[in-house]
Amino acid sequence: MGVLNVTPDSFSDGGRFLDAEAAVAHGLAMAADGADILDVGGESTRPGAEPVAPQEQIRRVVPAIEGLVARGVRAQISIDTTRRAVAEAAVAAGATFVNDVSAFRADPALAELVAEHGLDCCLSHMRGDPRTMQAQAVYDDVVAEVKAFLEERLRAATAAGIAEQRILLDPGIGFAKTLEHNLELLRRLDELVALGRPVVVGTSRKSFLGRLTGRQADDRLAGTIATNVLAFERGAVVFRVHDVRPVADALAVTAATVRGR
Ligand code: PMM
Repeated sequence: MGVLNVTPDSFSDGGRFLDAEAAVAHGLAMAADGADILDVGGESTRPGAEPVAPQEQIRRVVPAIEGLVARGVRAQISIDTTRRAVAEAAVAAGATFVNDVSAFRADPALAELVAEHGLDCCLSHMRGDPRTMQAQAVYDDVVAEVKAFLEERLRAATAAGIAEQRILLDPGIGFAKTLEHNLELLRRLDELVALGRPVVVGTSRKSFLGRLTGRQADDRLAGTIATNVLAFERGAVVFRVHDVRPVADALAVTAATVRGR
């Protein structure tokens, strides 16, 4: 899954793809590099980020999605939003996947949209919202608590009419988590894989990698690769990254080694 943030303030690529043409070109390049899904977002979810009104998110993401579709992109298009109105506009433009980091808590009507259209969706663990989440990074057993949360959101999503086979789950690396929480979730990822749904991980360029290596956001590829290789080995199937080509290469080698050719 390639990250296509059409925002002025995302932590690592904010502002670079605000222009629709640039976003389309970057999306096509990520698809050519091996991305099967392009995750288009108009609202940053980095810690401390302010919410973006749905109309503004729509203004940012729809031209990019329309441009990708017009250019015949082969990858599935995901809309990274917590709001039904944004997803509705994105779906009308060609998106078929909803990546909701609030797991349908911010706007329960979004679950109904996913059910009505038979869309795929990803539900992430988070506490609070991007403004408040880091104050809530307190757990007795982070893996057990994230697992229980994802089980509950999976039940809520199927109760809203979404077919279980359309649902992916994500531990929400960096969302209301300390460095140690992120590492423990990766170390024990197999416990989340045991829920029986495909697991998505998003470690790409995140600050815990900076804490471990001392590197700035655009210089965290090595840490991004290390964590994604590890997540693959523990059973993750979708890897949300900014740097598609090197991660795809690393995972191709990992897959051949783990599974044989
Ligand atoms: N992380 C971010 C945004 N959306 N979606 C999922 N499913 N998982 C994540 O870990 C995730 C996400 C924040 O990172 P960005 O600023 O690179 O988009």
